[in-house]
Amino acid sequence: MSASPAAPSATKPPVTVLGLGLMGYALADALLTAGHRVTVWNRTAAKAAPLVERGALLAPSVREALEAGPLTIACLLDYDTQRALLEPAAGALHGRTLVSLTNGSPAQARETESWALALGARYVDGGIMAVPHQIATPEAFLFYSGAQDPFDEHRTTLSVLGTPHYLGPEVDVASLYDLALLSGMDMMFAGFFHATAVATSHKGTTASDFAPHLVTWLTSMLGMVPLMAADIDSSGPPAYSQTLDLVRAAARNMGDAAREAGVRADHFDRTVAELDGRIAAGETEYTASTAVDRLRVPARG
Ligand code: FVH
Repeated sequence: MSASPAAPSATKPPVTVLGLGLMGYALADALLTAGHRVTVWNRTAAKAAPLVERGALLAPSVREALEAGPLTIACLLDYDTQRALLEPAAGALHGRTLVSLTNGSPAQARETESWALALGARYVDGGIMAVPHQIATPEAFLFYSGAQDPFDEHRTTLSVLGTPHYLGPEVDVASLYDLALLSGMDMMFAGFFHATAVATSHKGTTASDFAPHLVTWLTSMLGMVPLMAADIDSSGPPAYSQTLDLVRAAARNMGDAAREAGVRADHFDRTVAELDGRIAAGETEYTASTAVDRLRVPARG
């Protein structure tokens, strides 16, 4: 249930939120609770009803939403949707700040900044590292990048949503970090799904039986991340190293265990094939640095 909104404050700047999906709604709700005058717009206007009941203003058009104040936060499905909505009302962005919290690629952030600057708008790109129920809690953090002046001007307002991490004036860095973290999360969940498929092939083992073991194991392994990161950054001898023979043997075992359990083993088959190639080429050592290097696509000459 939403907290009661504080009365809109004369000292808190007004904010517009475009998009009232699960996340946009949570953002608008948090700003309202913090005492901002919040103007909202959403394609499906009915989603605004509970916010309007609590004091939000529902703009009849995107243009009027933009015109309601100096700061608009957009949180829409994707950048194509965002641009399609903003384009017809683009003139209203002149002299105002647009903060996009819509998930998009670094290239889309650069392109949107150029578009906004050409309109005389100020633009900050952001990435939300939280799910909707975490917004405005200590668990939520957000990345921002782009021009520093509008970020500094609106930092206090943006802080309502979660801890802001400003990553500098290069507009594409927030989305780069955002998508890098989402990639890590995606692969972690893929690992969870795979491990669960393997473990629950044992009759009588449920996912819930197995999950605490996985959590304990992954939590302990997370402690290695800073050590491996230091290895990646260093040119000295690595603190963490295994032989490629050992890593290949483990990958074969993980593939065999998956097959026996009736689970797809293609990830491990690809790993073994890649390690075969490295061993055949004379490599012997598996380190965090070499693991990261092998992921890089060689630049085209
Ligand atoms: N939900 C989450 O956990 C993640 C957390 C990290 C950040 N993401 C990104 O936030 C953006 C919005 O996500 P969302 O959860 O609010 O998504 P939905 O609930 O699906 O709402 C989508 C909103 O976009 C509107 N919309 C979609 N298509 C159109 C269109 N053609 N024209 C106008 N608006 C459109 C939709 O409107 P409606 O369906 O309510 O009418 C919603 O406002 C997203 O980038 C995540 O990656 C969330």
